[in-house]
Amino acid sequence: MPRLTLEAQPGEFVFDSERTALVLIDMQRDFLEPGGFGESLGNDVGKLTKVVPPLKRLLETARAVGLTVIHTREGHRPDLSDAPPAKIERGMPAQRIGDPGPMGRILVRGETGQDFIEALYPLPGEPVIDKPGKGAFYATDFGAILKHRGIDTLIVTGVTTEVCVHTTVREANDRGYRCLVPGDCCGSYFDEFHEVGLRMIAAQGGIFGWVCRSAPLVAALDALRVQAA
Ligand code: C5J
Repeated sequence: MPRLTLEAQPGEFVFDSERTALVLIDMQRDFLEPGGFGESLGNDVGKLTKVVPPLKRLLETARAVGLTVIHTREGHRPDLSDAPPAKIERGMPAQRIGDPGPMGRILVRGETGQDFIEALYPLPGEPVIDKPGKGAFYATDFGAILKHRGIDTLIVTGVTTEVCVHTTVREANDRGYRCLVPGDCCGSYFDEFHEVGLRMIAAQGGIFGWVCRSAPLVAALDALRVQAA
């Protein structure tokens, strides 16, 4: 069994790569590029771009060692029938969900802005989870896909740390999954929320999971590839 051991917070993280999925949360143009949902809420989307290089490295390594890779994408049906009014009305955005923007209708499935950024685009065969909420489990078949693949451990990455990454880690933790969060592969529009969000995961002996940097994780996965060669 390809077991790996990694130094993490709050302590050693041991996992079986055949039962582990790398999950990329919402690496979409709507959150990372100007003119999308993130910017419509008043955020500086440039704050998320530093996530891309380390996450790309981790993604390429995960693919090279045959890890299950799953991508999530927040968005709504074109008729917005799955978008609660309470979500659409929230805040005072310049453009609301469903409004036309430079990348198409804001956070609507099938629009350019709702799609993934080019650098981290899914490969054919990698499951894409279209989710209407913040968590990857809510109103999706994410749980069924994990179960059918025998996955018990998730490496959770993406944006934003304290919203969709955190919600997914909490949902996964309650369902019995062991979650590892490489902090530099997650990003937030708010530095403080990012830092505290990561600390919250690992606090109290790992109340929601484990936190690490991506470099040792990439090295551990890479060692597996070298061993197998
Ligand atoms: C937000 C997300 N922040 N992907 N979504 O609304 O974190």
